[in-house]
Amino acid sequence: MIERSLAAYARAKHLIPGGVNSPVRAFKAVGGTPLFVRSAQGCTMTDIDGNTYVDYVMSWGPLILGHAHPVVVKAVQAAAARGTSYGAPTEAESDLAELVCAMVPSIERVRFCSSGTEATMSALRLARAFTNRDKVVKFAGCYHGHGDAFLISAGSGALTMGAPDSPGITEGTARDTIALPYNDLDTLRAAFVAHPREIACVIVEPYAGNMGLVVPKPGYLAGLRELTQAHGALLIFDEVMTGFRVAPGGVQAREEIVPDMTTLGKIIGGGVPVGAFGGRAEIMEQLSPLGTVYQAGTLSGNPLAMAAGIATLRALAEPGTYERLERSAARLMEGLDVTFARHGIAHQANHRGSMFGLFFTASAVTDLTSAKTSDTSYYAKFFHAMLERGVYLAPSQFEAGFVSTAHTDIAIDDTIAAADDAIRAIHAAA
Ligand code: KE4
Repeated sequence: MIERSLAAYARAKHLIPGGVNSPVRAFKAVGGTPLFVRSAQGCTMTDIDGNTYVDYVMSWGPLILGHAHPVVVKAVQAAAARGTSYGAPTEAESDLAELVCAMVPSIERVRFCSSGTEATMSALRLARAFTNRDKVVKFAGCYHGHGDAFLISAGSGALTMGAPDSPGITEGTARDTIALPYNDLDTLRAAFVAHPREIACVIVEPYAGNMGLVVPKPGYLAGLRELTQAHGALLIFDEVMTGFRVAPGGVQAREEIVPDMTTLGKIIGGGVPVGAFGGRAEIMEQLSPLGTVYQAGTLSGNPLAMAAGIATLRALAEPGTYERLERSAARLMEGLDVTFARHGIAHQANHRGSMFGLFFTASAVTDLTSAKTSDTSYYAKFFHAMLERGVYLAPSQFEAGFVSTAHTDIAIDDTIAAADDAIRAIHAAA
């Protein structure tokens, strides 16, 4: 019963384009009506009709401690009582910066902003200024926020020309973005040959979480590092999703690769809007007011966001936290893997740290092309059957899922049982 969500959605659509403030929330990829949320606690979310769900979206990544974690709520309440924003520096910004630099040693200086999009947009501008080059390389299926330079797919001349992914992006912008296949070093090598001394940076999701979870082939990240080093381009790890998620130091710690810059978001705000970008001091010090590369933000370093981020990162420092998160994700994926196999359903189920991916395809998924072999209509049926059984998965096949420290073994085992029942129902209805 979702009468209230139906009414809320009808109302929202007269006020907000598509009734949502971010497209993926509209359930377009899976059909049906988006559920309007009343509240959430731990791993459970409650919609305005009173239905409760075990949540595996977790606000798309920020809530690694679960919803409304007491230490985060208390920190935000205390900060708010002192004032919500000053537009002047506070020590809390240095406190969070210290935590970020200590956990991600490749970051010698960090600048906070208010979203992952701002972080990647600013990192790109900085890379272009630092190298005095115009072109950027990104990879198909990787998402770096909605900045113009990133909404580009491989153009007809993939090595030379991007093509706008959205109206409103100019040919001029597209010309400077080269979109290549993920997990393929040959095309990157060729791009550097085709554009000697023109490529400012290569930006990559080191574990890609925006086409489902797609992990790098052995040697791929090291190859990116070698090629960018050899050609004087900066390597930017977009760890907005993976930062503090897959390990305290992100993918760069797990894979022992040192990027020139890193973009962050989500977890460092604990659910309050934050983005950040950082890297070697000699790069970051090109930023205004020290250098001439302009970047700014009214609410950058906002006291509430800093308080939530500090509380979250400090809680994550608790010994054994990341091992527990990894065990929870493994428990879930092993249980789903066995369940799908028992029903003879072609699938790929993987996880890294506490983020996971699920594809309904028999093919190994290593890039966007293979990700697209997934049966998205089956995913939609599975999504709704799980929703009816109190489990809230990502409303799109091409997203990653997340467990938190609040996901208990009981919640995970209930999810696996729900999946078994959901598949039986789908097959019975076929
Ligand atoms: P935001 O501007 O949404 O804070 O961050 C953009 C971004 C940058 N880089 C990576 C690797 C990201 O995953 C994101 C945002 N992730 C999506 C999830 N697929 C946000 C969800 C949404 O757009 O509503």
